[in-house]
Amino acid sequence: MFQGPLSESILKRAQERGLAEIRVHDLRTWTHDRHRTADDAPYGGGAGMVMKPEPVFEAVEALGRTSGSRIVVLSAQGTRFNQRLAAELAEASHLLLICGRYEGLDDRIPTGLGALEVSIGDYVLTGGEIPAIVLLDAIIRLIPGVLGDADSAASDSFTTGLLEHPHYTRPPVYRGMAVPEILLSGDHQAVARWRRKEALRRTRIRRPDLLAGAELDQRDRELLAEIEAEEPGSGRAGEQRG
Ligand code: JF5
Repeated sequence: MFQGPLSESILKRAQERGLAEIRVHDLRTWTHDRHRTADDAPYGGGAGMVMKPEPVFEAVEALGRTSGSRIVVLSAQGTRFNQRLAAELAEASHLLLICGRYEGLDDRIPTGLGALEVSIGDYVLTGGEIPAIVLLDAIIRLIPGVLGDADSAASDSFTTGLLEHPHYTRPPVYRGMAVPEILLSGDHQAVARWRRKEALRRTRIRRPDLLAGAELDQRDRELLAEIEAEEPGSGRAGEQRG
């Protein structure tokens, strides 16, 4: 599950350059019975199986923890992953990501390890591996030197607090759909203003929750007033998102 996404593109290059080192471990390494049992039936009954604590605690002890290390358990019951948490975890010198399977982990695992439980969203998955890969991708690209100047992380959506403006490339007209004239004008100031306005427009329509928390200056408020005049009422939260 890990080899594909970690062996391509930016994550691959980060590892080749020694900016990130990723090791994947099989928890069955720390089982002791013939069947390498990692799960057991839930106390109290019910369907499904629960991950046993012993292999996880022994794995953490074998792999070691240091002052700069953080332990994360991927779990739908965790705190929601976002760009702020990605940036915080990118500061750690060592991360240990624990992936469950079955119905979940014995609760003494996150509690006893003092782990941070992290969820990538409100949907049901079959295990923590894909969420762990999502975290690795978001975190590793924030490590200094991983991204080139061209795709620097500073102007990313969620760093600026707004969605990004629409992007276009050639051709200028494709299947009857034209690129906005202003982007072909060469007027850099007008382009910058247009981009900010379209970022505000998109955020207002698609993510009014982000707009409410964004840092807006006087010009932003003027641009929003223009948008409101162009599309009266269309951006109010609740109407769009229920
Ligand atoms: C998991 C069995 C562990 O991390 C997650 C998750 C995040 N959002 N939604 C699910 O699940 C881990 C799944 C199934 C054990």
